[in-house]
Amino acid sequence: MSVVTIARQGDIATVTVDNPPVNALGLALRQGLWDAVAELDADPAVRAVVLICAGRTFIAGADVTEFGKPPVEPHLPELVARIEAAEKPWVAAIHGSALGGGFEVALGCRFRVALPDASVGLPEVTLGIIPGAGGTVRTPRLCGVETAVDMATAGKPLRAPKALAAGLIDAVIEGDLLEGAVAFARAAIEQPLPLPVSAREIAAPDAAFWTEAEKAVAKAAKGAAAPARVLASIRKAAEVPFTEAMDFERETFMALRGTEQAAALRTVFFAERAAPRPAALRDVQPLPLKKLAVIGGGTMGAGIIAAIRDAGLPVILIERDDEAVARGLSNVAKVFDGGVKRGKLTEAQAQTLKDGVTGTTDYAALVDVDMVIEAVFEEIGVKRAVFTQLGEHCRTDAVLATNTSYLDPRTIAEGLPNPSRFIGLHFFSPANVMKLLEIVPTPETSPETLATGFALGRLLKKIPVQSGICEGFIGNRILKRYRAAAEGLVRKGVPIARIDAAMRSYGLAMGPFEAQDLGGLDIAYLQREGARAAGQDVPETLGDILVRADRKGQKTGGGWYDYVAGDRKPQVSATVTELLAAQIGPESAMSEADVATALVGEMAAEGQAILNEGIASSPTDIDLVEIHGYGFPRWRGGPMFATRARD
Ligand code: 3H9
Repeated sequence: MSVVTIARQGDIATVTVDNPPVNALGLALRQGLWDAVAELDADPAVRAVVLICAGRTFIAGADVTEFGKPPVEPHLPELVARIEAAEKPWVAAIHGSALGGGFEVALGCRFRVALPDASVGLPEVTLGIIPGAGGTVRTPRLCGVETAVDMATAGKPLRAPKALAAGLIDAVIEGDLLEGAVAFARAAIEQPLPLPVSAREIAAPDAAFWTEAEKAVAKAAKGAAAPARVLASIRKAAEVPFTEAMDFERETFMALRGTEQAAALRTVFFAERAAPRPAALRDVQPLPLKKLAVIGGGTMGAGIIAAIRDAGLPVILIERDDEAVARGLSNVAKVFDGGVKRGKLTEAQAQTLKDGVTGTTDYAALVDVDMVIEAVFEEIGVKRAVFTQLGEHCRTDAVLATNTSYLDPRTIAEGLPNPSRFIGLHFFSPANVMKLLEIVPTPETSPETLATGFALGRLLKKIPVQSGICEGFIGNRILKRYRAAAEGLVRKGVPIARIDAAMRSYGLAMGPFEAQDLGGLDIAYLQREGARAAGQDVPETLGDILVRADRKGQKTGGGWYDYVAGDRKPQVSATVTELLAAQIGPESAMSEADVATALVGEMAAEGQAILNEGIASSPTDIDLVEIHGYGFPRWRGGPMFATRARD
C-alpha cells in the first residue's frame, strides 16, 4: 500500500500519510508527498489541501535509520519548499507529535492546526544534529527568536495550547481532527492568505541577547556540541536572508550528522527503544499488572509507589507498624507535593495520586495483588522475613520482587513457595525520576515472570536492563571499579579535586569524590565491613580511613572535601591531605583529559568483564545502565561506546 493517499472532500483534498510506526520521512514518503503536491496543483477542482497522518502520530521526523547513508532526492528541504510554494494552501492537521522534519513539513504548510494533546518540536539536538529542513530558519519567523531558541536548543516539544500561544500553530481543534481541519481550510480560503512562513520577517535581537544565550546554551549543553550549533543557525536566520540561512543550516546539519556525538546519540536512541522489549521475550506473555503493593515506605519504597501511581495503578503500602505506615504515606505525599510546588501537578491531581495509595500493616491485604515489590532495609534477615509473609499471603501466581542493590536474590528467595515468580528489580533513587531499572532473574525465575518485570518497566516508563547475578549487578559493580580506580589515582598523587574536575569536564554532573560526599561514604564502608566480618579479604580503602575519622560526607560536614555549613560547595581539605598523607605519592602531572580517559577505560574494562561473564547481554545494555542510572553523558554514548569509538 502507498504511504501517501489522496482523497477529495468537495474542493478540499486530504493527503493521508500512513508510514508506520511513526510516519518517519523515509524516501518513499518524501517522494509520495512530492508527487501529491504536483497532482493537487494540477487539479483545478482543489482549493486547499489538508495533510493528515494515520496511526499514533503526525510525522515524527526524518527517518533516523537513513542517517548513516548518503541522502537521496527528493531532499527534505526541497520537499518543504515545494509544499510551501504549492498553488493551493496546505493545512497540517497534527495529532500525536510533529517533530523535527515532521514539524518542518508543517512549517512548509500555510497553516497548522492540532488536537489539544498534540505537540510540536525540534528535538534534533537530542540526536546530536540540528534541524536540516528549515526548522531553525522558519520557526523564529513564526514565534520569534527567543521561543525558537528555547525550543530548538533544549529539544523539548511544546503542547498545542502553548504552541498556539507562541504562534507556532493557528488553531487547536476540539473533536474530530479531520473534520476540524477541513472546516478550518474551508474558512481560510475565503480570507486573504497569510504569507508563506519563509517570506515573513524576523525581529532580530541585539548582540547582548546572543551573548547571554550563548552562555546559557553552553552551560546547559554540558559538552554536547549540537545546541550551540542550533543557536548559531537561528542567529544566522535572524541576520541574513532566508536562502542564505537555509544554506548555513543545511551545511551545519550535514556536518553534524557524521560526528561521533551524533552516532552516539543515535545508538542510544535506538537502544532505549529496544530495551523494554528484549528479543528473547518476544513470544512470552507477561502476567497482568492491575494492582501492586510495595513493602517499605522509606525513600526508595515511596519513590517506587510514586512511580506506580504516576502510571495510574492503585498500590498498597505495607509497613511494620502504624507509625511506619504514616511515615511511608507522608514520604509518598512529599513526592507529589513537590510536584505541585514545581508546577508539574495541580493540587487535585496530587490528591488523586495520594488517594490511590492504601497504607496498612496487614499482609492479608495482599491477597489479590498481581505484584509485590519489597523495598525494606538492605539486610538479609529482614528481607527473608518479608518474603516468608509474602509466601503465606499472596496468590501463588503473584510476582514477588525484591529491590536489592547488593544482596544475592537467590538467597532472598530461599524457601519461597513457587520461586519461579520471584525476581530482582533494582530501582535507582529517586525511583519516580530515575529511568534505569535493573531486572535480575534468578535461575528459577520463569520467562513469564521475567517478561512481567519488563512489562512493569514499560508501564513505569523505565529503561529496563536485564542483569545476571553478581555483586552490585551491572551498575554498582562498575561504580565500585570506577571508585577504586579513582582512589588509585589519588594514591598516585593526582589531586582529588583534579579527578572530580576531570569527570565534570568529561560531562558527568559530578566527579567520583564529590558524588560520594553527597551520597555518604558510610554505605559502601558498611558493606566492606560486612564483607570483612564474613571473612572476605577486602583491602583497606582511602574511604575507610575517612569514615573512621568520622568524615562520612556532606552530612557530617566533611568527607573527601570540607563543607562550610549551609554550602554544598566542596572545599579542598587540609585534614584529608593529612589523614591520607601516608597513602599518597608525590603530586602527579596527569592531565584532566588523561584522568577521564583512564577512569572511563576502567568502567569499560569492568563492562567487558561483565559481558564476558554473561551478566549483561550487550555493550549497549551497559551503556544504558551508565547513562540512565549514573549520569554518564548521553552524547558520549556510554563507556562502552566511548571506548570503542576511540579505538
Ligand atoms: C530530523 O527530523 C532531522 C530533520 O530536521 C532534518 C532532516 C533533513 N526514525 O519512540 P517509540 C521508531 S531528526 C526512524 O517507541 P512512541 C522507534 O525506533 C528526527 N524510526 O514510540 C520505534 O521502533 P521499534 C527528529 C523511528 O509512541 C518506533 O518508531 N525526530 C523514529 O513512544 C516507535 O517509537 C525525533 O527525534 C524516527 N525518527 O513515541 C522524534 N522515531 O518499534 C523521535 C521513532 O522498531 N521519535 N522511530 O522499536 C519520538 O520521539 C517518538 O518515537 C514519538 C512516538 C514521540 C514520535
